Amino acid sequence: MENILMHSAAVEMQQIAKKVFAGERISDEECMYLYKDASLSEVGVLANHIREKKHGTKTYFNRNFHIEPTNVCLYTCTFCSYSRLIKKRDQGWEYSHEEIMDLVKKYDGEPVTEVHIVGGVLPQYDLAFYQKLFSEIRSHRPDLHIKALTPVEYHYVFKKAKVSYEEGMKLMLEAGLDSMPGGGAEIFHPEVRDEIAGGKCSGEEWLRIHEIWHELGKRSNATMLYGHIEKMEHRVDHMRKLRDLQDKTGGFQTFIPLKFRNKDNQLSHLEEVNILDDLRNYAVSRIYLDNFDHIKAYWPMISRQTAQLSLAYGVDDIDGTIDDTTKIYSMSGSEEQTPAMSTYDLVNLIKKVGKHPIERDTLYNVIQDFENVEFEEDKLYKGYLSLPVVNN
Ligand code: V47
Ligand code: SF4
Repeated sequence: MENILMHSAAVEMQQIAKKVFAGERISDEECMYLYKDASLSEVGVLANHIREKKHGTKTYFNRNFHIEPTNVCLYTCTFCSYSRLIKKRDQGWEYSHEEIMDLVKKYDGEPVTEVHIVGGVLPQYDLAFYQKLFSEIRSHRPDLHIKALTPVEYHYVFKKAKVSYEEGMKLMLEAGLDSMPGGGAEIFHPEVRDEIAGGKCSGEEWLRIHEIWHELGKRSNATMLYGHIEKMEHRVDHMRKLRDLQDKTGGFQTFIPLKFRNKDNQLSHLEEVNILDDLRNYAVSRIYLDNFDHIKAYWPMISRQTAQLSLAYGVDDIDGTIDDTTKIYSMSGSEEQTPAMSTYDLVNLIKKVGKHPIERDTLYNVIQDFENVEFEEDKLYKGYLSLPVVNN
């Protein structure tokens, strides 16, 4: 493999390939080359080399469910299809504390390992609200990992409560927060951020809140919303900031590129990027972010087949069962209107492209290795959460 690239590729590509095969870091200029000039197949070969060096054919998923407490929001991000302004709050939902707890309790006795909570920003969801919510989930179900909120919410909530980021994140930790998802990152560069996500926390504030969280010994993810008005330079700038912070803290687990979907939002006039751009973007991020362990394809957003293909372009994680409560994507034009996959479907999807399915918890501890597990193809076992294991 190494030889093929060394003999056939352009000189720039040979330099990059040399670095990748030697386990060295590529520069921003080289990253630009991979985005703009390199052939997709060559970028894919390099990304897959790194993926296999890190994980072999292992492909991770988890059993999770999402809760979005509200879709009413103070902000007006132009890419967002899901939020409703306060003056139109009758068109949205605003769950009470009890309603959220009822959603959590729906999973009592089910083998889920993670609840992912994220939603709009509203004054009633304040510091006390989230403290009470996290501690109640924690005491109701101590084994459930709480992955919740982004710096967008935390910045607003802490400012309103007049507490510093440091104090605020400590309070969240004490209340039961386990980790932070990667949302709200969008594109850090102000040229783009001010246009698409004006008013919410800046790129620097997003990074600072993650840094503080990592300093508390905790983990988080990072995303990048791509395929709208940003240029390739902005993507490289975004990833450089993440790579720099990761060098400092080591607290990021997973990078999740999120493809912009254009249904029913203020950027609907923009065409969506195609699958070739998606695959290239996964591969380039795998090559550039050498200090990130995992690259995740969020399957509801890109279709199941693209998720399968992405596993040959650097991706080693395809998120999880998700369940159908999540609306961020179904409202923005994703293929999946009611995203939910059974364990059976997830395992088969991974196996069909020759990869090795591993159920993980949020922190990548192995829950179950599905490599040699056979399923009985019985509809009774196709339930979203039930474990259809016949032999182990
Ligand atoms: O920050 C909103 C994105 C994000 C659109 O950490 C859109 O494991 C595309 O961060 N087109 C929230 N994207 C979701 C998120 C996430 C998802 C899955 C896993 C994890 C994780 C995190 O959704 C927002 C924004 O970037 N988003 N609208 C849209 N129209
Ligand atoms: Fe609000 Fe988040 Fe939508 Fe922006 S992306 S409008 S912060 S819900």
